[in-house]
Amino acid sequence: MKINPNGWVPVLLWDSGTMYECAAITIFLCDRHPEARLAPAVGEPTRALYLQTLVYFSNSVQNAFQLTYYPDRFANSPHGETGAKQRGNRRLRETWSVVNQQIGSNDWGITKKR
Ligand SMILES: N[C@@H](CCC(=O)N[C@@H](CS)C(=O)NCC(=O)O)C(=O)O
Repeated sequence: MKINPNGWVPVLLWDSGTMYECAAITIFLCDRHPEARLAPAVGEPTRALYLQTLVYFSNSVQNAFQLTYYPDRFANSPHGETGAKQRGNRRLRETWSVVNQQIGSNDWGITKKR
């Protein structure tokens, strides 16, 4: 709770700081360790897709999961929880469908040297 007052994981602790929010942590770690080539560097053509996908997962797909895991947080009363969960399941299908279309028949294997 000291690191993330929301009470959520993940959190990151390193020698001189702490932070939360998985997309921010991912970007931070990729930027901090460029030698690992975990993400497209600033200026690389695929940088935009990397950022878009990362934020889409933490902002949209994750939000749909929240509806299904914690419907009580999205309903005004226990009566509304079933509806919130159903909406979450629909939203999960919608968001994963977007991911599925993006993947398409592209070869996403890391086969070529960047
Ligand atoms: N927006 C936050 C959400 C993190 C999140 O929802 N974490 C879940 C586990 S995957 C959690 O801690 N849930 C506990 C809760 O919501 O009470 C992020 O992207 O890091």
